[in-house]
Amino acid sequence: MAYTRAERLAIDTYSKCDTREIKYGTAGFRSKADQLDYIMYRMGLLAGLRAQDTSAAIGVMITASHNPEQDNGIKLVDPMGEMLAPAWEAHATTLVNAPDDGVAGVLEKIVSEACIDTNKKALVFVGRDTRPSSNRLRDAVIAGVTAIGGEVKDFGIISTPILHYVVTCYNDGENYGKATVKGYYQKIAQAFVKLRSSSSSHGNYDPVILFDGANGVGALAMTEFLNHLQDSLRVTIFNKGEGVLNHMCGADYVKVQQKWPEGVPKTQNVRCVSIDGDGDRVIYSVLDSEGRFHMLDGDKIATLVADYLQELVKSSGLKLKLGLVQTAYANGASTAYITKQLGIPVACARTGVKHLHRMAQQFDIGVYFEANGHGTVIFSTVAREAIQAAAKAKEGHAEKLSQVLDVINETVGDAISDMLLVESILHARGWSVLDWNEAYTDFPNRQMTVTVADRAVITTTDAERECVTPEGLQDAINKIVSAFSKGRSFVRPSGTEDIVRIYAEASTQEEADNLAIQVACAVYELAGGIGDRPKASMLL
Ligand code: G16
Repeated sequence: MAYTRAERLAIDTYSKCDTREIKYGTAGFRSKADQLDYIMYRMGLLAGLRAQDTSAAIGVMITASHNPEQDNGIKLVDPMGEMLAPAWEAHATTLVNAPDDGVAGVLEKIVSEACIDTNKKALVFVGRDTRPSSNRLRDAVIAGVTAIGGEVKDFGIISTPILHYVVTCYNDGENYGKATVKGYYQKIAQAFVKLRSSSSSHGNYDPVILFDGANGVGALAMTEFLNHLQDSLRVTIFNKGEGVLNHMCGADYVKVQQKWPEGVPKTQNVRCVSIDGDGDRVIYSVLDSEGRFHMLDGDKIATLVADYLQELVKSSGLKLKLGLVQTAYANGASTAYITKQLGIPVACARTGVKHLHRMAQQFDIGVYFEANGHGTVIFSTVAREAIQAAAKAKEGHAEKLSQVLDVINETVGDAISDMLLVESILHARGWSVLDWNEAYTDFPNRQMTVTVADRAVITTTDAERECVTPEGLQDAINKIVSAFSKGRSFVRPSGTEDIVRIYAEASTQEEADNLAIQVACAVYELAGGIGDRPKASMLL
């Protein structure tokens, strides 16, 4: 097939406005929204080809998730809800970096390399977040899909996990659920209500929740969920869209700043559930009776979930291998708790749920969570069938386990499904959020960012725990860390923002802060820092 028309549009309407080499990042492409039109158009072309390649519907989500409102981005969803396959990430990078008059050539090369039958139908499901730019960028994606003769089903404003869900359901013949937005709400909410009615323990559990919607699409999703939850939870939604997206609120703000979100009343002993800009991450927090702030992040969620699932599996007499996947950001206290107290195997993946998801597939039941609250649980076919058979035979807690399975959105991290899972477990255990928090105490930690001229100068190995380049940086980090009691630190280039991220852990908060600043200064000096040199006031 000649792609003359596709190239014509690339030249005339969606001309490339960037000369920098751009790489498919942690979760697709992200940038300032006004630099993205040509990328969106080209990703529309690519999604169409991928749909022909897989003979399945492909998802395109227009969002920059946790990034500031002026950014935007694109996430591509493969047929079974997974992130785009690595070989296609490489195709995406090549296509985005081609000159306008090289677009047809790249498309032809992809078709030939992947042996694509271009007569096949190309169906692409498109969703978008609430950013003002998302509407325009949606049009660019549609222009790309249609330029190669593809067809688009536009789902409008939806959360990322809903898009993953409908793509999966459509492609698996609706075995996983109905391939509609309504089907998503119904399946997860009904499973939650059923699980709750079959669980008797209440104890210290209180169904009151302050929900921080980050001024994004997740607030809309929660509003809709409440129509299906039959008053089983008493949720009040804040940051519904009246303020700026992700600004001083939402999961990323609470996690990185370790602060209560703005816009949510500071009610003591009532938990706050914060989600991010596209509804795929969740963080819990609470102010205790003395007004002290406690955060329960992805590590705490992972341990709660893995512990509970392990208990249900054991009591059902099932021999299933359960494991947990974290990243270098996992708090050292959580890893020690999982291995020593829970006796559950832990694996460490590079940042990005795509990496955790693949690693979790080595287990029958793979629990994966990033500390930032992005994660889910996946079950192998063997595990799913064994659980269903045991549930039918009414063995131990197998029925409960099979109900838990239905609350989980396995297709990707899903903030609200994860929240409902946490609520189910707390309810079953009769725990308050402070009871849950007592499982272990996080080591004090700090995250910082440094801006450098070119973040690609930093490369890493060992699941990002060690720097390979620039020369001397890892030695400098090792030297700094050695002066701190229980110190640990690593640096890595972000795959979603033009920054370098620094993580530091030590025995006191003051030391963790100090360690982060010193490591940030080393990055600034050895990796070409620009702007202000890192200093303590940046932590506030
Ligand atoms: C995305 C990814 C996450 C990752 C996060 C930050 O989240 O899906 O897996 O942890 O970016 O990545 P980085 O540190 O490379 O910037 P989201 O919620 O922003 O789509």
